[in-house]
Amino acid sequence: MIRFLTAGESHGKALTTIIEGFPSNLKIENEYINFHLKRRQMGYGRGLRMKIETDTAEILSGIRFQKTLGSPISLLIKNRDWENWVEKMTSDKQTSKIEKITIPRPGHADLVGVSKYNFNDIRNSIERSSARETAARVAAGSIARKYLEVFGISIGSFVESIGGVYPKENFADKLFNNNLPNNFKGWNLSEQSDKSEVKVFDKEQETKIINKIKLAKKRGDTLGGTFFIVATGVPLGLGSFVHYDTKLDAEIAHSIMSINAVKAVSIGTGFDAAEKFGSESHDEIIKRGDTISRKTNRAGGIEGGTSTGLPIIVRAAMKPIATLMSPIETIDLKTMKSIEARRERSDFVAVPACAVIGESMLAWSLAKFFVQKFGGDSIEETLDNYKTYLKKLPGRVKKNFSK
Ligand code: EPS
Repeated sequence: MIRFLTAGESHGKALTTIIEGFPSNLKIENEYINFHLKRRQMGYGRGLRMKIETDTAEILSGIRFQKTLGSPISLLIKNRDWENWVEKMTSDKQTSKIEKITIPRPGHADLVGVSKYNFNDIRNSIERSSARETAARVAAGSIARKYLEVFGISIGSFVESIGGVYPKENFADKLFNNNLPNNFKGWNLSEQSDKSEVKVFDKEQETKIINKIKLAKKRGDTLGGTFFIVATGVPLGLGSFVHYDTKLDAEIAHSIMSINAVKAVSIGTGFDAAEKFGSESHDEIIKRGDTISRKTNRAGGIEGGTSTGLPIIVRAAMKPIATLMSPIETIDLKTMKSIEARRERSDFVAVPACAVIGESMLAWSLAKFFVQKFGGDSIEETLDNYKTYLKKLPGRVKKNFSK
Protein backbone atom coordinates (compact mmCIF):
# COMPACT_ATOMS: atom_id res chain seq x y z
CA MET A 1 0.00 0.00 0.00
CA ILE A 2 1.41 3.39 -0.94
CA ARG A 3 0.25 6.67 0.54
CA PHE A 4 1.31 10.29 0.65
CA LEU A 5 0.49 13.36 2.65
CA THR A 6 1.24 16.93 1.73
CA ALA A 7 1.61 19.87 4.11
CA GLY A 8 2.17 23.55 3.60
CA GLU A 9 0.40 26.85 3.02
CA SER A 10 0.63 28.79 -0.24
CA HIS A 11 2.66 31.59 1.36
CA GLY A 12 4.16 29.59 4.19
CA LYS A 13 7.80 28.60 4.38
CA ALA A 14 7.53 25.53 2.21
CA LEU A 15 5.48 22.62 0.97
CA THR A 16 6.40 19.16 2.13
CA THR A 17 5.31 15.67 1.28
CA ILE A 18 5.88 12.28 2.86
CA ILE A 19 5.58 9.32 0.52
CA GLU A 20 5.44 5.80 1.81
CA GLY A 21 5.21 2.26 0.50
CA PHE A 22 7.47 2.15 -2.56
CA PRO A 23 9.96 -0.72 -2.73
CA SER A 24 13.71 -0.25 -2.34
CA ASN A 25 16.23 0.18 -5.17
CA LEU A 26 14.01 2.33 -7.36
CA LYS A 27 16.20 4.85 -9.13
CA ILE A 28 15.15 8.45 -8.50
CA GLU A 29 17.13 11.43 -9.70
CA ASN A 30 16.43 14.83 -8.22
CA GLU A 31 16.38 16.31 -11.72
CA TYR A 32 13.51 14.02 -12.64
CA ILE A 33 11.28 15.45 -9.90
CA ASN A 34 12.33 19.00 -10.75
CA PHE A 35 11.65 18.44 -14.44
CA HIS A 36 8.00 17.69 -13.70
CA LEU A 37 7.76 20.50 -11.14
CA LYS A 38 8.88 22.89 -13.83
CA ARG A 39 6.27 21.54 -16.24
CA ARG A 40 3.57 22.34 -13.64
CA GLN A 41 4.62 25.99 -13.71
CA MET A 42 4.19 26.43 -17.42
CA GLY A 43 1.41 27.75 -19.62
CA TYR A 44 0.24 30.99 -21.15
CA GLY A 45 -2.00 32.87 -18.74
CA ARG A 46 -0.29 32.05 -15.44
CA GLY A 47 -0.01 34.77 -12.81
CA LEU A 48 2.92 36.64 -11.28
CA ARG A 49 3.57 33.99 -8.66
CA MET A 50 5.04 31.68 -11.27
CA LYS A 51 7.65 34.34 -12.02
CA ILE A 52 8.69 34.38 -8.35
CA GLU A 53 8.94 30.62 -7.91
CA THR A 54 11.34 28.12 -9.44
CA ASP A 55 9.96 25.01 -7.82
CA THR A 56 12.58 22.45 -6.89
CA ALA A 57 12.36 19.55 -4.47
CA GLU A 58 14.96 18.86 -1.85
CA ILE A 59 15.07 15.18 -0.89
CA LEU A 60 15.16 14.93 2.90
CA SER A 61 14.91 11.20 3.39
CA GLY A 62 14.24 7.79 1.91
CA ILE A 63 16.73 8.01 -0.96
CA ARG A 64 20.47 7.23 -0.88
CA PHE A 65 22.78 7.46 -3.88
CA GLN A 66 19.73 8.06 -6.09
CA LYS A 67 17.96 4.88 -5.00
CA THR A 68 14.97 4.40 -2.70
CA LEU A 69 15.61 2.72 0.65
CA GLY A 70 12.07 1.46 1.19
CA SER A 71 11.71 3.97 4.01
CA PRO A 72 9.44 7.05 3.88
CA ILE A 73 10.58 9.56 1.28
CA SER A 74 10.21 13.17 2.33
CA LEU A 75 10.48 16.08 -0.05
CA LEU A 76 10.68 19.81 0.60
CA ILE A 77 9.69 22.53 -1.87
CA LYS A 78 10.56 25.96 -0.56
CA ASN A 79 8.27 28.90 -1.27
CA ARG A 80 10.46 31.72 -2.49
CA ASP A 81 7.58 34.10 -1.89
CA TRP A 82 7.77 33.31 1.86
CA GLU A 83 10.19 36.14 2.50
CA ASN A 84 7.46 38.60 1.43
CA TRP A 85 4.96 36.98 3.77
CA VAL A 86 6.86 36.34 7.02
CA GLU A 87 4.89 38.90 9.00
CA LYS A 88 1.54 37.78 7.61
CA MET A 89 2.17 34.06 7.83
CA THR A 90 4.43 33.47 10.82
CA SER A 91 3.58 30.57 13.10
CA ASP A 92 4.90 32.71 15.94
CA LYS A 93 3.16 35.53 17.86
CA GLN A 94 1.48 38.23 15.79
CA THR A 95 3.64 41.34 16.11
CA SER A 96 1.95 43.82 13.79
CA LYS A 97 -1.57 44.67 12.75
CA ILE A 98 -2.55 42.53 9.76
CA GLU A 99 -5.57 43.44 7.71
CA LYS A 100 -8.20 40.70 7.90
CA ILE A 101 -9.74 39.50 4.66
CA THR A 102 -13.53 39.60 4.95
CA ILE A 103 -14.74 39.50 1.33
CA PRO A 104 -15.13 35.94 -0.05
CA ARG A 105 -14.60 35.15 -3.75
CA PRO A 106 -17.40 33.12 -5.35
CA GLY A 107 -15.99 29.85 -6.67
CA HIS A 108 -13.09 29.69 -4.21
CA ALA A 109 -13.00 27.97 -0.82
CA ASP A 110 -13.22 31.33 1.00
CA LEU A 111 -16.79 31.21 2.30
CA VAL A 112 -17.03 27.50 3.04
CA GLY A 113 -13.62 27.71 4.73
CA VAL A 114 -14.39 30.48 7.19
CA SER A 115 -17.82 29.02 7.92
CA LYS A 116 -16.58 25.49 8.51
CA TYR A 117 -13.36 26.24 10.41
CA ASN A 118 -14.76 29.13 12.45
CA PHE A 119 -12.24 31.73 11.17
CA ASN A 120 -12.52 35.51 11.25
CA ASP A 121 -9.99 35.97 8.44
CA ILE A 122 -10.37 34.45 4.98
CA ARG A 123 -6.57 34.33 4.68
CA ASN A 124 -6.75 31.21 6.89
CA SER A 125 -8.74 29.40 4.16
CA ILE A 126 -6.98 30.85 1.12
CA GLU A 127 -3.64 29.51 2.13
CA ARG A 128 -4.31 25.80 2.13
CA SER A 129 -7.05 25.80 -0.50
CA SER A 130 -4.67 27.43 -3.00
CA ALA A 131 -3.57 25.32 -5.94
CA ARG A 132 -0.01 25.86 -4.78
CA GLU A 133 -0.42 22.58 -2.86
CA THR A 134 -0.40 20.74 -6.18
CA ALA A 135 3.36 21.32 -6.47
CA ALA A 136 3.77 18.81 -3.63
CA ARG A 137 1.45 16.41 -5.44
CA VAL A 138 3.51 16.61 -8.60
CA ALA A 139 6.62 15.83 -6.55
CA ALA A 140 4.92 12.79 -5.00
CA GLY A 141 3.48 11.80 -8.37
CA SER A 142 6.91 11.85 -9.99
CA ILE A 143 8.04 9.05 -7.65
CA ALA A 144 4.97 7.04 -8.75
CA ARG A 145 5.68 7.84 -12.38
CA LYS A 146 9.29 6.72 -12.09
CA TYR A 147 8.11 3.48 -10.48
CA LEU A 148 5.64 2.83 -13.32
CA GLU A 149 8.32 3.50 -15.94
CA VAL A 150 10.22 0.43 -14.68
CA PHE A 151 7.28 -1.64 -15.98
CA GLY A 152 6.94 0.23 -19.26
CA ILE A 153 3.97 2.33 -18.15
CA SER A 154 4.09 5.79 -19.66
CA ILE A 155 1.85 8.80 -18.96
CA GLY A 156 1.22 11.99 -20.88
CA SER A 157 -1.46 14.58 -21.46
CA PHE A 158 -2.73 17.31 -23.73
CA VAL A 159 -5.19 20.16 -23.48
CA GLU A 160 -8.31 19.55 -25.54
CA SER A 161 -9.94 22.96 -25.14
CA ILE A 162 -9.67 26.26 -23.31
CA GLY A 163 -12.63 28.63 -23.09
CA GLY A 164 -14.60 26.40 -25.47
CA VAL A 165 -11.97 26.57 -28.26
CA TYR A 166 -11.59 23.01 -29.61
CA PRO A 167 -9.30 21.74 -32.38
CA LYS A 168 -10.71 20.93 -35.83
CA GLU A 169 -9.59 17.35 -35.46
CA ASN A 170 -9.69 15.98 -31.96
CA PHE A 171 -6.75 13.70 -31.20
CA ALA A 172 -8.99 11.90 -28.71
CA ASP A 173 -10.78 10.22 -31.65
CA LYS A 174 -7.53 8.50 -32.58
CA LEU A 175 -7.29 7.20 -29.03
CA PHE A 176 -10.88 5.93 -29.01
CA ASN A 177 -10.48 4.34 -32.45
CA ASN A 178 -7.46 2.42 -31.16
CA ASN A 179 -5.71 3.86 -34.16
CA LEU A 180 -2.23 4.47 -32.78
CA PRO A 181 1.18 3.31 -33.91
CA ASN A 182 2.47 0.21 -32.10
CA ASN A 183 5.28 2.12 -30.43
CA PHE A 184 2.97 4.89 -29.15
CA LYS A 185 3.67 5.90 -25.56
CA GLY A 186 1.59 8.13 -23.28
CA TRP A 187 4.58 10.43 -22.77
CA ASN A 188 4.68 11.13 -26.54
CA LEU A 189 1.57 13.26 -26.01
CA SER A 190 3.30 15.52 -23.50
CA GLU A 191 6.52 15.62 -25.49
CA GLN A 192 4.52 17.11 -28.33
CA SER A 193 1.99 19.24 -26.42
CA ASP A 194 4.56 20.72 -24.00
CA LYS A 195 5.97 22.60 -27.01
CA SER A 196 2.79 24.66 -27.12
CA GLU A 197 2.22 27.46 -24.60
CA VAL A 198 -1.29 26.15 -24.05
CA LYS A 199 -0.41 22.45 -24.42
CA VAL A 200 -2.36 21.78 -27.63
CA PHE A 201 -1.30 20.10 -30.91
CA ASP A 202 -3.04 22.38 -33.38
CA LYS A 203 -1.35 25.70 -34.27
CA GLU A 204 -4.59 27.34 -35.38
CA GLN A 205 -6.30 26.32 -32.16
CA GLU A 206 -3.30 27.61 -30.17
CA THR A 207 -3.62 31.07 -31.73
CA LYS A 208 -7.36 31.15 -31.09
CA ILE A 209 -6.87 30.11 -27.47
CA ILE A 210 -4.15 32.68 -26.84
CA ASN A 211 -6.42 35.36 -28.29
CA LYS A 212 -9.25 34.24 -26.06
CA ILE A 213 -6.96 34.36 -23.00
CA LYS A 214 -5.87 37.87 -24.01
CA LEU A 215 -9.54 38.83 -24.17
CA ALA A 216 -10.17 37.30 -20.74
CA LYS A 217 -7.19 39.24 -19.33
CA LYS A 218 -8.43 42.47 -20.88
CA ARG A 219 -11.81 41.94 -19.31
CA GLY A 220 -10.33 40.99 -15.95
CA ASP A 221 -11.82 37.54 -16.41
CA THR A 222 -10.60 33.93 -16.35
CA LEU A 223 -11.08 30.71 -18.34
CA GLY A 224 -11.19 26.96 -17.80
CA GLY A 225 -10.93 24.06 -20.17
CA THR A 226 -10.72 20.33 -20.77
CA PHE A 227 -7.75 18.00 -21.00
CA PHE A 228 -6.89 14.36 -21.61
CA ILE A 229 -4.47 12.20 -19.67
CA VAL A 230 -3.35 8.89 -21.18
CA ALA A 231 -1.41 5.98 -19.72
CA THR A 232 0.04 3.30 -22.01
CA GLY A 233 1.61 -0.01 -21.06
CA VAL A 234 -0.83 -0.69 -18.22
CA PRO A 235 -1.27 -4.47 -18.07
CA LEU A 236 -4.64 -6.18 -18.08
CA GLY A 237 -5.82 -6.79 -14.53
CA LEU A 238 -5.23 -3.67 -12.41
CA GLY A 239 -8.29 -3.04 -10.27
CA SER A 240 -11.32 -5.28 -10.01
CA PHE A 241 -15.11 -5.42 -10.14
CA VAL A 242 -15.57 -6.95 -6.68
CA HIS A 243 -15.96 -3.85 -4.54
CA TYR A 244 -16.43 -0.06 -4.83
CA ASP A 245 -12.93 0.73 -3.62
CA THR A 246 -11.15 -1.86 -5.74
CA LYS A 247 -12.41 -0.40 -9.04
CA LEU A 248 -9.67 1.30 -11.01
CA ASP A 249 -12.02 3.78 -12.70
CA ALA A 250 -13.42 4.85 -9.32
CA GLU A 251 -9.91 5.34 -7.95
CA ILE A 252 -8.90 7.45 -10.96
CA ALA A 253 -12.08 9.55 -10.80
CA HIS A 254 -11.37 10.27 -7.14
CA SER A 255 -7.77 11.30 -7.65
CA ILE A 256 -8.43 13.52 -10.68
CA MET A 257 -11.53 15.11 -9.15
CA SER A 258 -9.46 16.00 -6.08
CA ILE A 259 -7.37 18.44 -8.15
CA ASN A 260 -8.28 22.07 -7.45
CA ALA A 261 -10.94 23.46 -9.82
CA VAL A 262 -11.65 20.12 -11.54
CA LYS A 263 -15.41 19.72 -11.88
CA ALA A 264 -15.76 16.66 -14.11
CA VAL A 265 -13.85 13.48 -14.89
CA SER A 266 -14.70 10.78 -17.39
CA ILE A 267 -13.07 7.61 -18.65
CA GLY A 268 -13.08 6.71 -22.34
CA THR A 269 -15.87 8.35 -24.32
CA GLY A 270 -17.57 9.17 -21.00
CA PHE A 271 -20.67 11.34 -21.34
CA ASP A 272 -20.76 10.83 -25.13
CA ALA A 273 -21.32 7.09 -24.62
CA ALA A 274 -24.67 7.88 -23.01
CA GLU A 275 -25.95 9.20 -26.35
CA LYS A 276 -24.96 6.18 -28.43
CA PHE A 277 -26.37 2.74 -29.20
CA GLY A 278 -24.57 -0.07 -27.44
CA SER A 279 -23.33 -1.30 -30.81
CA GLU A 280 -21.65 2.07 -31.38
CA SER A 281 -20.19 2.21 -27.95
CA HIS A 282 -18.58 -1.07 -26.91
CA ASP A 283 -15.21 -2.29 -28.09
CA GLU A 284 -15.58 -5.40 -30.25
CA ILE A 285 -13.36 -8.29 -29.27
CA ILE A 286 -11.23 -9.45 -32.19
CA LYS A 287 -8.20 -11.60 -32.89
CA ARG A 288 -4.95 -9.87 -33.80
CA GLY A 289 -2.44 -12.53 -34.75
CA ASP A 290 -2.60 -15.04 -31.96
CA THR A 291 -3.93 -12.71 -29.27
CA ILE A 292 -7.27 -11.28 -28.34
CA SER A 293 -7.59 -7.57 -28.98
CA ARG A 294 -10.17 -4.81 -29.46
CA LYS A 295 -11.26 -2.93 -32.54
CA THR A 296 -11.67 0.30 -30.59
CA ASN A 297 -10.90 1.68 -27.14
CA ARG A 298 -13.99 3.69 -26.31
CA ALA A 299 -13.97 2.19 -22.81
CA GLY A 300 -10.72 4.06 -22.20
CA GLY A 301 -8.83 0.95 -21.14
CA ILE A 302 -11.12 -0.04 -18.27
CA GLU A 303 -13.98 -2.57 -18.23
CA GLY A 304 -15.59 -3.79 -15.02
CA GLY A 305 -13.33 -1.58 -12.94
CA THR A 306 -10.34 -3.49 -14.35
CA SER A 307 -7.68 -2.39 -16.84
CA THR A 308 -8.05 -4.10 -20.23
CA GLY A 309 -4.45 -3.68 -21.34
CA LEU A 310 -5.33 -0.86 -23.76
CA PRO A 311 -4.36 2.75 -23.01
CA ILE A 312 -6.15 4.31 -20.05
CA ILE A 313 -7.88 7.44 -21.34
CA VAL A 314 -9.05 10.04 -18.84
CA ARG A 315 -10.73 13.35 -19.65
CA ALA A 316 -11.28 16.12 -17.15
CA ALA A 317 -12.81 19.58 -17.04
CA MET A 318 -11.39 22.49 -15.08
CA LYS A 319 -13.64 25.41 -14.20
CA PRO A 320 -12.40 28.98 -14.73
CA ILE A 321 -10.08 30.29 -11.97
CA ALA A 322 -12.17 31.82 -9.20
CA THR A 323 -10.22 35.05 -8.67
CA LEU A 324 -11.45 37.72 -11.08
CA MET A 325 -9.85 41.10 -11.66
CA SER A 326 -13.31 42.38 -12.66
CA PRO A 327 -15.04 40.67 -9.80
CA ILE A 328 -18.62 39.44 -9.48
CA GLU A 329 -20.95 40.02 -6.57
CA THR A 330 -20.37 38.82 -3.04
CA ILE A 331 -21.02 39.93 0.55
CA ASP A 332 -18.54 41.59 2.90
CA LEU A 333 -18.77 39.38 5.98
CA LYS A 334 -17.87 42.32 8.21
CA THR A 335 -20.66 44.65 7.06
CA MET A 336 -22.96 41.97 5.60
CA LYS A 337 -23.45 44.28 2.62
CA SER A 338 -23.19 43.43 -1.09
CA ILE A 339 -19.85 44.25 -2.63
CA GLU A 340 -17.53 43.21 -5.49
CA ALA A 341 -15.40 40.15 -4.65
CA ARG A 342 -11.83 40.70 -3.53
CA ARG A 343 -9.01 40.77 -6.06
CA GLU A 344 -6.10 38.52 -5.21
CA ARG A 345 -3.03 37.74 -7.28
CA SER A 346 -3.89 34.67 -9.34
CA ASP A 347 -3.71 32.95 -12.71
CA PHE A 348 -6.02 33.78 -15.62
CA VAL A 349 -5.79 30.23 -16.97
CA ALA A 350 -4.10 27.15 -15.51
CA VAL A 351 -5.44 24.32 -17.69
CA PRO A 352 -1.98 23.23 -19.01
CA ALA A 353 -0.71 23.04 -15.41
CA CYS A 354 -3.83 21.14 -14.40
CA ALA A 355 -3.06 18.54 -17.09
CA VAL A 356 0.43 18.04 -15.63
CA ILE A 357 -1.07 17.65 -12.15
CA GLY A 358 -3.53 15.19 -13.72
CA GLU A 359 -0.60 13.13 -15.04
CA SER A 360 0.83 13.02 -11.53
CA MET A 361 -2.44 11.97 -9.92
CA LEU A 362 -3.06 9.31 -12.58
CA ALA A 363 0.48 8.02 -11.98
CA TRP A 364 -0.28 7.88 -8.28
CA SER A 365 -3.53 5.94 -8.74
CA LEU A 366 -1.96 3.43 -11.12
CA ALA A 367 1.05 2.95 -8.85
CA LYS A 368 -1.28 2.38 -5.90
CA PHE A 369 -3.06 -0.49 -7.67
CA PHE A 370 0.19 -1.79 -9.16
CA VAL A 371 1.87 -2.00 -5.75
CA GLN A 372 -1.21 -3.76 -4.37
CA LYS A 373 -1.16 -6.35 -7.14
CA PHE A 374 2.53 -7.01 -7.53
CA GLY A 375 3.92 -6.13 -4.08
CA GLY A 376 7.61 -6.73 -3.33
CA ASP A 377 10.01 -5.13 -0.87
CA SER A 378 12.56 -4.36 -3.57
CA ILE A 379 11.96 -3.27 -7.15
CA GLU A 380 13.71 -6.48 -8.29
CA GLU A 381 11.13 -8.54 -6.42
CA THR A 382 8.28 -6.52 -7.93
CA LEU A 383 9.77 -7.05 -11.40
CA ASP A 384 9.97 -10.82 -10.83
CA ASN A 385 6.32 -10.91 -9.73
CA TYR A 386 5.31 -8.81 -12.71
CA LYS A 387 7.21 -10.90 -15.25
CA THR A 388 5.70 -14.11 -13.88
CA TYR A 389 2.22 -12.62 -14.22
CA LEU A 390 2.86 -11.39 -17.76
CA LYS A 391 4.31 -14.72 -18.85
CA LYS A 392 1.22 -16.62 -17.81
CA LEU A 393 -1.36 -14.05 -18.90
CA PRO A 394 -1.68 -14.44 -22.71
CA GLY A 395 -2.37 -18.15 -22.77
CA ARG A 396 -4.51 -18.17 -19.64
CA VAL A 397 -7.93 -17.73 -21.25
CA LYS A 398 -7.15 -20.16 -24.06
CA LYS A 399 -5.90 -22.79 -21.62
CA ASN A 400 -8.96 -22.55 -19.37
CA PHE A 401 -11.42 -22.74 -22.21
CA SER A 402 -9.81 -25.50 -24.23
CA LYS A 403 -10.02 -28.08 -21.46
C1 EPS B 1 -0.30 28.67 -7.54
C2 EPS B 1 0.03 29.57 -6.60
C3 EPS B 1 -0.87 30.67 -6.25
C4 EPS B 1 -1.74 31.08 -7.43
C5 EPS B 1 -2.46 29.89 -8.03
C6 EPS B 1 -1.59 28.73 -8.29
O1 EPS B 1 -0.04 31.70 -5.84
P1 EPS B 1 -0.51 33.15 -5.36
O2 EPS B 1 -1.81 32.95 -4.63
O3 EPS B 1 0.60 33.60 -4.48
O4 EPS B 1 -0.62 33.94 -6.62
O5 EPS B 1 -0.97 31.65 -8.44
O6 EPS B 1 -3.46 29.51 -7.14
C7 EPS B 1 -4.73 29.57 -7.57
C8 EPS B 1 -5.09 29.65 -8.79
C9 EPS B 1 -5.71 29.47 -6.53
O7 EPS B 1 -6.90 29.43 -6.88
O8 EPS B 1 -5.35 29.47 -5.38
C10 EPS B 1 0.57 27.57 -7.90
O9 EPS B 1 1.69 27.42 -7.36
O10 EPS B 1 0.18 26.80 -8.79
